[in-house]
Parts: sequence; structure tokens; C-alpha cells
Amino acid sequence: MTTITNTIFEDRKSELIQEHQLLTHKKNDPVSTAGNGIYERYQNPVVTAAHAPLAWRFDFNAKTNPFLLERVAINAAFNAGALKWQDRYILCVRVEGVDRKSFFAIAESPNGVDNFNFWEKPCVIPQIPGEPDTNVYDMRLVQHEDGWIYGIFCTERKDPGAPKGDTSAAIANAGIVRTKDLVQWERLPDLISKTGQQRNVVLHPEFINGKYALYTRPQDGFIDVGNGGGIGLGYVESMENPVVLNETIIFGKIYHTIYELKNGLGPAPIKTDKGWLHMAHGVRNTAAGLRYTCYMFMTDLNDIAKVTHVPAGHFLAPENEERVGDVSNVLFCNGWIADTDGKVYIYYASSDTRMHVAVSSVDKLVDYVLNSPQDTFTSAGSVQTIIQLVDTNKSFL
Ligand code: M1P
Repeated sequence: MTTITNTIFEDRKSELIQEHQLLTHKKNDPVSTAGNGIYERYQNPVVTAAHAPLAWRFDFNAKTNPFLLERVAINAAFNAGALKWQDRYILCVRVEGVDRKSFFAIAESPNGVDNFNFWEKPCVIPQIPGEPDTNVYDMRLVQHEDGWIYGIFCTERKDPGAPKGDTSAAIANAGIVRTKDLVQWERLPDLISKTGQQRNVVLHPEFINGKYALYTRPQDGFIDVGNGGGIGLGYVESMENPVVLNETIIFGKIYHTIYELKNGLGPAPIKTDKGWLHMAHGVRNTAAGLRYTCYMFMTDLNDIAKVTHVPAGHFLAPENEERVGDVSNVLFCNGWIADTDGKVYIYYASSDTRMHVAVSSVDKLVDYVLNSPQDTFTSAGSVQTIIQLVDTNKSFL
């Protein structure tokens, strides 16, 4: 190697390392506006494609890579499952390479809002013999009361029944893994359900009458939910033989709402003394394409199929830079952490591109879900809701 190339290599190496260090150790502060009082967004994304370790992307051997070119490029880091584990804030991130393949990688932070660093290597997900996953994404991490940490994710494979020449028809289903250390993953059989396709399947953290409870999202097609859709609930006897015989839709699609076209559960629900708190995403169509926003609801502590409260409209929607990305106008949340001090870290992805955090508390979220007006499903109803508030406020403002 000539001296000149050697200098290019060494200069680039120190520049890359310095930039990466700055990014992965950058302090994050809340956005300073009065906001809605329910949560505080943080200024910087918590994980991005640029957070991917340099060792995943560059060959640092000057002999084989004298210009220190990037060999494996990462496109996006989004839709992360989350867990507080051994006092650390863990994200199981959907990392997507420029080859369009997603994979999972653990990133951890000491405080939940910044300093997220990926572990040395991505997760190795064992394959089902004869049925390799083409693409995997959107893992929900759940610490179940049976002692295992489960990861349920979407596994996508080419549709074997697709007509010749149709290179995009695919089948989505729920893949299942479990672990005790987030390093060794045991692959369990994929979910068996009556509906053709499944995405957004989430494990309830507690047994219900001795069974595992699974929130599902049955769909007729790969993208379109068709006659299916809605958030379903089913039970399985064992995660080693995950057969859901009956799925009941507990939260369906509704005309002219933010979940008119489809919806799906986000992370596993948080148990509170008032009920189970849920975060979900709702999708509607617009002239500019699909719009994904996140909304909340609560189910009964003693009957998880019973939805008790649903504030009208979205809870979190894409704002400013969040609105633009690989799939623009999308907010998606499949991970949150209810901490021991009552804080809730809501990890959400924007536009299928990067991860953010918003911080709230169990008390605030319960207050929001119980006391925000419910949907009246008409414009006149929305006006009445506002007039009621104005009248109430007359004695206070
Ligand atoms: O592109 C937006 C989202 O689309 C899918 O979600 P759903 O199945 O609810 O339509 C998923 O592919 C998700 O990963 C993605 O963020």
C-alpha cells in the first residue's frame, strides 16, 4: 500500500470512529414545549442506521480495503421490541440492510433515552428446517410469567401458490423464539391459525386460565387485511405447539376513524390497577398513501377480551422529520418499558426509518385513557365534545 493510500485509510478510520462515538454517546433531552402533558418526545432519534457498529459495515483490513469503503450498508433501524432487563433498557431493533433484508439486533442503553449501543453481533435466529424465513421483522419482546423471554415476529416467505411471474406475493406469519439471555434463541414452531396470514402477533405476559393468550391480526392478503383485520385474541395450550383454534376480534376496524383500513397491537400490554393499557397502530388511506398512527385503549383486568376505554383518535402521529422516510407518514410502536419508578418509555419508529422515544408515566397514561373523550364517530359529536369542555371550563378560566 502506498503512503498516500495509507493516509486516506488512517484518516477515514479515525473520522469514522469519531463520528460513530459522537452519535452513540450523544445526550438526548426532551423537546422543550408545553406539549400535551401526556408524554414528552425526545429531541434526537435513539437508534438509526448510522448507529450500526462500524465492524458490521467496514472491512478494517488496510490490505483488503485500502480506501476503507463501506462493504455492508445499513438502510434503516426501526420497529424495535423493548424490555428492561438486568437494569438495562433493551431494544430488539429491526435493522434493515440495503439488500432489503431485515434482521434483529439488540441495542442497550443505561437510561432509556440515549447512549443506545448495539451488541457486538446481530441476533442469530434459528431456522425451521425446510422453511427458511425470507425476511423477519417487528419483534415483540415479552417477559412471560413462565420464566422465558419470548420474541414473536413476522416471518415472510414467498407465496408458493403465486401465479408465475408474480414476484411479490408473499405469506406473512408469526415466528416465535424464546431466550433466557437474549443471545441464544430457541426457535419454536410458527403460529398455526385458521386465517391465511398473520402480522402483529403479541403474547400476553400472564397465563389466562392456564393458557398462553395471543393477540393476533388475521388478514386475507399480505398487505390488505381484506375481510380479516382487527386485533384478535386467541389462546394456545403450549408455545411448543402454538395452535390457535379460535380468534375473536376484540378491536375491529371502523369506518372513518384512524383505524379504518387496518390496525394491529403494538407491544404487550402494561398491567395497571385500572386495567391493561394497550398501544396499537391504526391505518387509514389518504390521497398521499397510507397513514399509520398510534392509539391507546384499555382492557378489563379480569377479562382481557373486553375493551373498556378508547380515547378518540391517535395518541402519537408523525410530526416534522418523522413524517419522511422510506415509507413516509408512518408511526409504529412495538416496544415500551414500564419502569419501576412508574415512568413509561415509549419506543416508536418513524416512517420505517429510525427509532425515537417519548416518555410518560403509568399514571398519566391511565388518566389519558380513562378521561379523554371517546369517539362519537360524527362531526356533530366532535363539536358537542368540545362544547361540553368549553362549558365546564367557564368556571375555571
Ligand atoms: O410500512 C408500515 C408498516 O407496515 C406493516 O404493518 P401492518 O402489517 O400493520 O400494515 C409492517 O410491515 C410494519 O413493519 C411497517 O412498519
